[in-house]
Amino acid sequence: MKNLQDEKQRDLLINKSDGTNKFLTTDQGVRINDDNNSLKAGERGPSLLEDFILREKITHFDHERIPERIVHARGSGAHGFFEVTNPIPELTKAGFLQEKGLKTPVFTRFSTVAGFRGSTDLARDVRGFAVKFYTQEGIYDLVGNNIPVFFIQDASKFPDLVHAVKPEPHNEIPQAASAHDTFWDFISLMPESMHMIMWAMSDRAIPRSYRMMEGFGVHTFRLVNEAGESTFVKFHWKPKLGTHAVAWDEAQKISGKNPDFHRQDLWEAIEAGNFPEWELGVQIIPTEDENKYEFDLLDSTKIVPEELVPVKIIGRMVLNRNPDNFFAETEQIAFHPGHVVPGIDFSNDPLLQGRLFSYTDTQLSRLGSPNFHEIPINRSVAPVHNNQRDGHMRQEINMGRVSYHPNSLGGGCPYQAKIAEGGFYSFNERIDAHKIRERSESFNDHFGQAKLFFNSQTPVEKSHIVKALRFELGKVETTAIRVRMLGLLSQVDRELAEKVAIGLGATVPPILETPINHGVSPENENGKHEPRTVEQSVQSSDALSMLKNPTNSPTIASRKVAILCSDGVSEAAVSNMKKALLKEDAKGCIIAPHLGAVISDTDAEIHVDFSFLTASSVLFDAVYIPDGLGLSVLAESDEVNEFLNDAYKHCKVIGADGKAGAVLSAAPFASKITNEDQGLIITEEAASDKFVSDFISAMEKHRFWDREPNLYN
Ligand code: HDE
Repeated sequence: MKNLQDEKQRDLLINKSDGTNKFLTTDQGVRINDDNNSLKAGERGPSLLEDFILREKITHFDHERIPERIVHARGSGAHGFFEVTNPIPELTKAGFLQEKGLKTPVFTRFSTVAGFRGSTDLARDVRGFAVKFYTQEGIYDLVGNNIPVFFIQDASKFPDLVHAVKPEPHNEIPQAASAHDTFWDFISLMPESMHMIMWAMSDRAIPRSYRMMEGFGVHTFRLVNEAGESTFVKFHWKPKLGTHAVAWDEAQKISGKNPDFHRQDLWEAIEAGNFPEWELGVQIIPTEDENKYEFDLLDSTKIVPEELVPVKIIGRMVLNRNPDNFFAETEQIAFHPGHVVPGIDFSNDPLLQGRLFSYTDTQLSRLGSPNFHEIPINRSVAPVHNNQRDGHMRQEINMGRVSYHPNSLGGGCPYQAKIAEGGFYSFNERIDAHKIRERSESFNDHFGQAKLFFNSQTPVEKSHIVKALRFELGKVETTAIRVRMLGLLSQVDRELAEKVAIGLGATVPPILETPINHGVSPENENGKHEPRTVEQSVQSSDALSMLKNPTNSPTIASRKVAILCSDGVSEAAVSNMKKALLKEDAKGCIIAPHLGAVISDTDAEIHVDFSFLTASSVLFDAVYIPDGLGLSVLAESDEVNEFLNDAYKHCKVIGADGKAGAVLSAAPFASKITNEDQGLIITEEAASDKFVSDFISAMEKHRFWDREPNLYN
């Protein structure tokens, strides 16, 4: 197996052009002499139809847009590689998983689901986490999300779910938000969504960065080994930087201050050499254990708790190169859960089965042709030979007269590959069943794992879920929908429902209003598909809580610190902090009343990165006010007060040394400051190393949520 350590082989397949030092030409290669003026009848006369240069340019421009993805329209991606750290040949024959150290190029795209292409990155939403592996045996796509379960169990409900969450059709409001009537109307009638709702209302739905999210394959897949034996598998991506979120109030403010926050964060981290990295893990479930659990492995609203089946790490992914062109790569990349290689196969999960149809179909309208696999970013590095021909924008020039199989005129080529030659052979699962439009009763537990998720959260995380539900349902205008939701929530946890109800000024209904479950089956009428709660073998799982899982190796790499300055700032304090941050691969940004420079206490000019007008606390991970003279400028500034107030409210680290503590004493939250608050690093000593190291250690903890009023204390 060839090691694709560098991506040159892939690049050779791609036509790149940077246009530098080249003559401007038409699309037909004719050099252009004047690109600024159209051809006219006289200087002040009408333009001439003859102007083929103008017509070509405008025509191309008129057709520059393609339909955006129906879901996951908003996203960002990067190139990188996947490296095997722990080969699993006993489980799969997939070539790219066979040898330790083997590297395979990847392109990964992260996305939100509901918003349009230009919508904010910080919407409360599931994040897509789709990885294309350019393996020597063809393309393998692992098209997952940052949440391990899904809203629905059967593909037939997907269009309904998406119609419900997208902006309402009469007025196209709201953009990139689930907080509206149609979404909660649908959810309140779909008890199977309750587990997913717990995740979507948790801070998982407002990540700090794409680089700080887990990823999941969601469905159960199959691995198949050389001997044709199969194992069930769940895929997990574990971020090296840990899983972190922002606060909901912060997310909303970021949406205004910088809607490209995640896109920019990913781009800048890669440009700065802080390459994001994940471990790939698998949960291995022997086929004989298929029916061992209280949940069905084919039900995408369920996880396999890590307490029952641990995650085994098999490799790592590093994203180390930004795309050269967003449209050509990130927009035109076409993922498909059905792009698999020998050794990876499907389960009968009815959601996955529906996806296997949907993805090629959607590319036909989005990319416009069955030849989308010829677009450079979608090309396989394994040779492609078949009898597919023609179609819009065909790139390949197929030679010869034979485009059928079997043939004798082409010497029988291309010929079928035997299994031993790498021919894909579907796992020959035995199926003996009636053709039936039905759902398995083993899918009926809609609340058991929702409870497991909720019970696994820390008090802070539970409190955030309550507040998120108050927000979302608070935006719902129809009272009956809110009440139905309270009924469903009470089946997850009575206290949760009651706390949400307080925020809504409502009461939790005593019994669940008749849930209309998947309504497609007449059996539903006699109770066969009544939602129910099944006793769980695991009551609480630490793996489900972000706060119980701080990163293994605490780091502040790639984090940004706002350093609030005015003239007279201590040069020593600033440079001490900046140097220390740089050593940790973090960045200190100087923020001052105006751009240009501030003059330090030693009369040095310190370059200003942002003015108060263009910066905001929500765009930084921590705030530092250095010692200095003239600090009253900061203490008296409304902008600085707002800055500090947000940093405090969003539970970030705030540091002040020397005389700068006075600025904090003037801040609106001063009366709330307590000695127990470990996120406030204040010392009268100026520019001390201990202060800087305390500040950095506090930043490693990410947030000090204890500062917030907690509904579960
Ligand atoms: Fe997708 N999904 N999906 N989905 N999905 C699409 O394909 C679909 C589902 C996911 O960055 C579409 O190329 C159906 C689950 C990601 O380009 C479309 C069903 C999971 C992306 C589609 C699901 C996903 C998509 C839209 C229910 C997590 C973005 C554009 C049966 C495991 C990939 C496109 C990218 C995109 C259909 C459910 C993940 C329409 C029918 C569950 C990450 O084909």
